[in-house]
Amino acid sequence: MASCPDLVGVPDTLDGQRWSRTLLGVYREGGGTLQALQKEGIGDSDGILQPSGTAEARGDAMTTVVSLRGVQIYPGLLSPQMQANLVEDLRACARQAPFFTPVTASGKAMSVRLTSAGQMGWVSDRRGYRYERRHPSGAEWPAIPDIVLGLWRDLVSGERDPDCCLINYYGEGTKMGLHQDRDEADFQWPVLSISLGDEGLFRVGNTTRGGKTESVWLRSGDVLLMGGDARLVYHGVDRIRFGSSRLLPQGGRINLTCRVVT
Ligand SMILES: O=C(O)CCC(=O)C(=O)O
Repeated sequence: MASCPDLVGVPDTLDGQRWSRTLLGVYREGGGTLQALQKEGIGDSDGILQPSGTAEARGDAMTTVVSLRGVQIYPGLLSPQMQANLVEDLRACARQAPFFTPVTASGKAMSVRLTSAGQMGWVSDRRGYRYERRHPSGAEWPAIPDIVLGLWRDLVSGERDPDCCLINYYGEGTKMGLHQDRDEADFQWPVLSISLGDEGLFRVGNTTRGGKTESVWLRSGDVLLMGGDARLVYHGVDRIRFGSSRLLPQGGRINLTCRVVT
């Protein structure tokens, strides 16, 4: 079993160039589509949406929601302090349920390391992909951190919490191939995803395999929702910019994805 990434020593001020807010719930919907942002010169012709700039640059005190093929992106929704607090929570999660390297059914090791929080955790081994009620060690999965549940209740639903918060760690050179999230019983529930640490190039395709894709650099504190028509889009992470954030002392990217499973 691989060791847990070093999440120790997170500084108080992080990613100083990013604007931050201390409260959730001050985003506004419909403020900007990808197309609108492209008109403002933020997108580029290669289909890679550039980082969305500072709030000051937009003269905007609220996060603009960007839609990329129906994937709703909330740039910089988590303030640096909330990111740091969340990393502390994740460190506690990893103590109870250590990160491990999943393998595919064919026995190939994935480059991402992962663990989970919640009632169920996502695992992959020679028996294939699935959700399990226990970590491979036999330990119970830790509770989903309150910051994550708050985001879910704010953006998705106050009626039902996610069953699983998958915690992916991307070290240098790690990527994740295009795939659909379809191990869940009910696709009416969206997937909520939180990016922490180094920037990651997130690629979005179509609801069937193949065809053109578009990509966006996700930065620490960005949150996205894959729901509705975008619930089953193919997506993946082509690469990370290792060392582009100071959130994790030894670099790397963490991505959390919350899902209702049953
Ligand atoms: O790291 C990301 O942004 C995406 C993660 C993902 O696609 C997954 O865990 O299924």
